[in-house]
Amino acid sequence: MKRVSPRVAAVHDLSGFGRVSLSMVIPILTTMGVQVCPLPTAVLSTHTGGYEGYKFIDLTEHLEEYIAHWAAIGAEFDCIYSGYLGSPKQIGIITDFINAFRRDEQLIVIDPVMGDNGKLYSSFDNTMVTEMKKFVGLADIITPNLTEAALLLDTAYREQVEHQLIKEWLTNLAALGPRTVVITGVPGDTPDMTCVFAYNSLDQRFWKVDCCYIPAHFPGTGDGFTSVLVGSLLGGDSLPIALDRAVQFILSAIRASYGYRYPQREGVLLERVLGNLNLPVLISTSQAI
Ligand code: PXL
Repeated sequence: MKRVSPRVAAVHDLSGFGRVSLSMVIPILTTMGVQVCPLPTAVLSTHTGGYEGYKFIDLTEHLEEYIAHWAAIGAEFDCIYSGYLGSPKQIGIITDFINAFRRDEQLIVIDPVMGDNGKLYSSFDNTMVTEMKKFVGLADIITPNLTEAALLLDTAYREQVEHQLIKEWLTNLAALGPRTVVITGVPGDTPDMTCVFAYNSLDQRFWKVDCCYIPAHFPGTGDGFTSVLVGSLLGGDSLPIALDRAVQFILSAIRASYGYRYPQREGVLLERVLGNLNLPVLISTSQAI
């Protein structure tokens, strides 16, 4: 029997303060008509990007039993979407989860959450990078930011990257296994622009979405971006339309937040912009390049 709503297993942490991970994924996908089943990898008092002394409850030791119960009840998913993992050991556990719950016409999305602005997040070391390189091979789609793309390719992070080189990075990342690679946060042709690049190895097409750059850094926007991409693809949109929706939504969230004076580490004002998610895409700004 076909399910009424697409169902996603969301493998992310739950951070209690600062809008990242499950606090972004659940509202966004739910608003887009997708059922979210969280598989929490860790519970934190805050995210790790800008708060000190956070409480970190690592759920590694509990994941296998949690997953075994899902297997026992016959849970099935149209998509497995993995984001922040609490430890390198979790990569092995989630690899087994993906292999056990794989089925036809399913979307496996891995956001290799490891760092930003050229740096690894404070909770990780290099083992995470080594394990992540193998893990991304299981995915249909990966969505690294520029920092994570450089880490996965063992290449130096730089703030300015020629767009021709980004195309090489995309194909080199696809060689690790995923059919589609999306790189976010690529500086645009001028300082006031930023862009997202994508490559689909099945038809060997490259895509680029330009977007104006707002000089702000809100954690969790990567989680928001990939959540919209997942929701859009599960709703039947093409890759360029899904990219467009994700870029436009995150831009609207940053714009809605930027004018207020509050600490950016609290993330974007998601609750004020969720209603924008179901607007039609009137003119797509994705370009084939
Ligand atoms: O959005 C990325 C993210 C997710 N989860 C945790 C984080 C971060 C980024 O800082 O710290 C716990």
